[in-house]
Amino acid sequence: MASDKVQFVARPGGKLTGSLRVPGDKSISHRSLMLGSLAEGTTEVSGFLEGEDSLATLNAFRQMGVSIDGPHDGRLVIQGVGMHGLKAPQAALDLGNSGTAMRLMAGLMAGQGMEVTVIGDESLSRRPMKRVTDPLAKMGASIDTTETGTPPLQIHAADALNGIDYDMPVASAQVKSCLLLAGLYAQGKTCVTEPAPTRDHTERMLQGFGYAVQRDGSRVCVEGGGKLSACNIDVPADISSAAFFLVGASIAPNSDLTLQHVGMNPTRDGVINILRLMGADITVMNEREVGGEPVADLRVRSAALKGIRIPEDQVPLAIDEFPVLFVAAACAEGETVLTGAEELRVKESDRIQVMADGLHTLGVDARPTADGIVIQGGAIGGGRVDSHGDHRIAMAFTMAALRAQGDIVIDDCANVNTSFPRFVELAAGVGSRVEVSNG
Ligand code: SPQ
Repeated sequence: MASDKVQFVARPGGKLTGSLRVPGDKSISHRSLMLGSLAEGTTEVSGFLEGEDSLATLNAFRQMGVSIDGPHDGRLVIQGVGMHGLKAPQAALDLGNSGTAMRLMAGLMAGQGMEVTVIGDESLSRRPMKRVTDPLAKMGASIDTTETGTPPLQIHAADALNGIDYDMPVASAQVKSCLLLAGLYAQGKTCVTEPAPTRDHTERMLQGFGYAVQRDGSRVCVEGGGKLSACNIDVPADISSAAFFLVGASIAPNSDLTLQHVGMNPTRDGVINILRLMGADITVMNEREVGGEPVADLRVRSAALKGIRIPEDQVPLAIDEFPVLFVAAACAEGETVLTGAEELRVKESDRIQVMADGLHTLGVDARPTADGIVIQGGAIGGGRVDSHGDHRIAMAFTMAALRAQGDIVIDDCANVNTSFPRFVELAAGVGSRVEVSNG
C-alpha cells in the first residue's frame, strides 16, 4: 500500500477505559542516541521509542560508525565513540520526517570537521532551517540550505567554532538544543537565552552524562571542550502521545483511563494545565523521578469541558498537543481562543489550517487566525478529513470520533508511525473504534 494511502476509519462513540503505557518520549529518545554516541563508554537505554523519527537518528549514527545494539523491546546498547570518534558517512543522512533530528544534528555535525549532507522527506524538506543555520554561521559553521532556507543541508568542514551569546527570536527547544550541541565543540562559552521556557531535555541529559550546564533564569550556557561519560537512560512514556488519550477520555462519556509512567517534565505539561483549566478531571499519581526526568501515572475521567482563552505562557509547554486540544475545544461548551501560536504553522503541516479544514468538514465552527484559532464548541459530525501526512493531526481526528455522530475517515495516516507505532492497536485496546482501512 502506498504510504499516502494509509487511512484510518474511526467509528463514532465508545469510551476509553483500563490502563495503557504509550510509547517512549520522542524528544528524549533522539537525545539519548546523540549523547550516547558521543560519550565515552557504553550507554544502555530502556523505553526507547521505536518510531520512524528516532529510528532515523539511530541509522544516522550507525552510518557514522557507531555500534548500536537494538532496539529490542525498547532497549538499546550504544557503544560511545567519544566526542571526536564519528566517521564521515558514505552517503547522505536521511532523517525522514524528523525536524528534531535535522535541527539537532545540524548543531552536532557543525563542529565535526567533515562534509555531510542531510536530507528529509517531503514535509521536512519544506520546514525552515535558517533558524539554526543563521546562528550556527555566527559560530563559524558553514552550512548550505536551499535558497528558501529549507533542507537539504550541506554541512561543510569548518575550521573551528566559537561560542556565542544568542537571544532566540522564537521559543524553540530545537534551536536551543542545536546551539548547545554545537557549543560542546566551540571555543569558549555558548549561551542561549529563550523568550519563554521550552523543553529542557538536552540540558538535563547533558548533566546526566556529566557535562556541566549553567542556567541563570532564561539563559543557559555550556563551555566547549568537555567530554560526556556514558550513563543509563530510562525513557518515560511520551506526554505528547499520552495527550491523545487525556483528551479522548475527557470527551468520551463514562471513560476512566490510567496512563502509566508518563514524562511530567514541567516544560512539557502544558496539556494538563490547559485541560484542567477547561474542567478536565485528571489525577496525577505515583509521582517519581527516573533518570533526571519526573514521571507519574495519570488517571483521567470524562468531564464536561468548557471553552477558555488559552494562556499564552502555556503555548510552548503544549506546542505539540494543540491538534488534539482543538478537538477538546470542539467538544467544550462555549468558545476557545488560542493566540501566540504561529509556530504551529511550520510543523509537519500547517497545524492551524489543517485542523481548521478538518473541523469544518466535521461541521465545527473553527476560525483560523494568523497566530491561533477560535473554536466554538458544539456537535461533531462525520466526514472525510485529510491529515496531510501529519501524525498528530491523524491521531487527533481519531479521538474526535469518540464524540462524533458519524464515521470519521482520515487520509494519509502512515506517518503516525513516526511518533506512535501501534497507535491503532493500543487505541482500540482501550475502547476507540478505530481501524486501518485500505483507502
Ligand atoms: O521533530 P519534529 O518533526 O519537529 O516534531 C515535533 C512533533 O510534533 O512531534 C514538531 F512538529 O516536535 C518538536 C516540538 O514541536 C520536538 C522538539 C524537540 O524534541 O526538541 C521541540 C519542538 O519543536 P520546536 O521547534 O518548538 O523547538
